[in-house]
Amino acid sequence: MRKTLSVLLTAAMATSMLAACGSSNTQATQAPAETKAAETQAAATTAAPAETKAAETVAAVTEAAKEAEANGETITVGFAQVGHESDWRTASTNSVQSALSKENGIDLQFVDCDNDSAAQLEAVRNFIQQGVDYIVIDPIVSTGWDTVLTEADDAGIPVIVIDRTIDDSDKYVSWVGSEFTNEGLAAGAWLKAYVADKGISEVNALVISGTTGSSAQIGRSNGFDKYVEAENWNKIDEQTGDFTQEGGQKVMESYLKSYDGKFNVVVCQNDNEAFGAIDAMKAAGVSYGVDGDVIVISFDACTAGLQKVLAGEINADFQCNPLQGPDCLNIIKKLEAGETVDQKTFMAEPWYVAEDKLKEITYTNNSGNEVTEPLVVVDQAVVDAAY
Ligand code: GZL
Repeated sequence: MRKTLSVLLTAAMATSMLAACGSSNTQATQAPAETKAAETQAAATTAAPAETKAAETVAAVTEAAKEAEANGETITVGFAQVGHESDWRTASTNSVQSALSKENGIDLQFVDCDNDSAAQLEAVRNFIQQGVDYIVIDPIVSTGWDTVLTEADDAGIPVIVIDRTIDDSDKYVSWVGSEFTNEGLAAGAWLKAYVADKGISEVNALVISGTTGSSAQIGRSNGFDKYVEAENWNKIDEQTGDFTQEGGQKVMESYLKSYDGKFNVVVCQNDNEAFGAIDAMKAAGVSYGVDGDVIVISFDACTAGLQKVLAGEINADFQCNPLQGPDCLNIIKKLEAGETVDQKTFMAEPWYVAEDKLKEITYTNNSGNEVTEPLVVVDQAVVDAAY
């Protein structure tokens, strides 16, 4: 809707420029729409007396713009969401839809890209053709973005990236998300302290990774692998469960056929994969969790995941915060007000554990700093407060 306004303002600007052609105050260069709007505004105050047609047009459109503003004209935002693969994703979608709402002056065009990268690029191109005011992307994978982001840039549409990262283009105004490598490092640091405390001398780990090529999968794998190497752990296998419960169960069933009795740790790169892996181990009679033979590590810390930590079925759950909706709204409002926005914003994310033996972990984070971070023991209040 706002685009229509700026087109109107631009048309008025063109009219007034033609009518005043030759006048000393005519702008020789074409400026972007926003400046045209400002010039139109200026032209309306400094133009020749109201009797000229152009001045009347400009004045009328500026009046319409003012009225629209006063009426709280909506801002159109296109949101290309990864899909609907996990509890985390549901919370992410709800957060953005609640913040980018009509009540907040936003007309949200939402597309669930069903974990299909081609569909996601098409959704972004459709937003560009629609002439939305802003585009929000949670990128399924971190590469293949520069061409379409260049198209958005050429169309003058600001792009905001949330959650996962885009690693082959910087043509976006802001990113809000998680430091995924730190999530993997924290999981490794916790496992190192946990097995030492339990007197476990050998780590034979299986990994059920997230969607291959997503920054969440890349970061969690890279972070955990640093400990595999440093501690000389035996990482038996790593296969993708695509961040789904079905995927976690299928991979675990395959692992149980190939490695039954040979592993004592399973790392699931999100809670839904952990739910599937737990179902598979239960069906196979393999014990897991606090009182079991297999240590279960998970990521996301959604409500259902923390319920399993409380029940002792998951030993540790490293939160990934999905609630980027308010940040999106804040960025858009700042841009609308002509303010600058931070290029990068990291979400705060606690680490949850089932037992209160270990109080904190210390590790060298992805920025090269040694950090000591608390471990939160899960009780019912923690579960009730989860996203
Ligand atoms: C991570 C996010 C991941 C979650 C999964 O930020 O993109 O995708 O960890 C979700 O649950 O499917």
